[in-house]
Amino acid sequence: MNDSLNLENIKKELEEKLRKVSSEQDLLNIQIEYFGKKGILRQLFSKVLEVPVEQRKDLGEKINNLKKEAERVTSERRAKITGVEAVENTDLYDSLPGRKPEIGHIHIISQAINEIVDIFKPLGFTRVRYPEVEWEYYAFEALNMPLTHPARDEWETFFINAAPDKKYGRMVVTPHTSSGQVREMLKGNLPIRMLNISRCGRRQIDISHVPSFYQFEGLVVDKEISTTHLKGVLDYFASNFFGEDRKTRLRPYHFRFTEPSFEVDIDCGICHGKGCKLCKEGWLELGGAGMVHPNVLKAGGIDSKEYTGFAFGWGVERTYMMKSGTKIDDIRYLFGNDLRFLEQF
Ligand code: FA5
Repeated sequence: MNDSLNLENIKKELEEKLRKVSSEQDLLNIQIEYFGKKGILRQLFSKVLEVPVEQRKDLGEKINNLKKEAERVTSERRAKITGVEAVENTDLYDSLPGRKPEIGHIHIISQAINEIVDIFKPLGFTRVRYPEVEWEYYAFEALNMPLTHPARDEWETFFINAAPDKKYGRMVVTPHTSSGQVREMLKGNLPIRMLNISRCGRRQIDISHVPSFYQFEGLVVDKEISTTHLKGVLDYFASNFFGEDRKTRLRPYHFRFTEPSFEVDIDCGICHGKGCKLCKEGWLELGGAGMVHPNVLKAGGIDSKEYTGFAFGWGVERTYMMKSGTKIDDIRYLFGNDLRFLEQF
């Protein structure tokens, strides 16, 4: 093999090709042809083993020199085409390990939903889902709030621009998961242990309100259910989700669909009950609860003399924000899609 002649030819051919190159893509093709894994220069190195032992050192050196020279002329050409100065030690062989693709993770709200489901499961609650676009009937009338009742204003509802139904009224973006209560009762399977988790919509936005958020709603209907069961389930959830050291309290309240009604508060996880810009006075409202109103049982086709029940409906985001250690003091961060924030969880 007349290697010196061959090597000289290879270099001349490369220079000739480089002269004709006019785009970065052409240059890339040449780089692959000469420097790629199966490229001309790699193949030359494998030829070293084919010559007699005493010639190998000499041939190896010549090929190495050719490789250096080829890299130099290629880098020069690249600098001319791209206008970017040739960089020494350019990794023409692509020998550096590649960058790892970034892998995402489950959004914190989905993580919270999974955790909530896992806590309620051992108590016999089954997760269900009801429509995110709902009839006014299930969102209000069936829950003891007739058409003209002022309590409806509290839900600051989004109405859908569609023809109303004679029986069910207008279509709305589900304003609360309580709309699933009567739907669940109408399935006719008693006793009930429902966990309805769904996206809800309201015309609100500030530090603790967003227009689209999640609620989780528990509903239990059985014989001889009392407030003691309600308190027991809420305490069980609070100690499992927030930890034994956190405090909850029930405040008397008024909802049209429960009697008696309560609001459930937890001591603020940011200021630990001292008062801060999020909670104002040390307690943060997680949601409502109460004993199911007989009129609601009636709308669900259940005899309120035989059966009683309790229900509770809390915001997933607010509940998550109150978890020890999260230190999220504005609900809007959860929906900002800022990776610097999301990657912390
Ligand atoms: C209700 O929605 C009742 N359906 C709760 C209920 C269920 C009471 C069953 C009795 C029995 P309220 O409007 O207070 O109640 O909302 C409950 C919780 O949802 C709030 O405490 C809060 O945690 C969350 N929430 C309400 N609106 C928003 C909002 N705009 N952004 C984020 N979270 C919200």
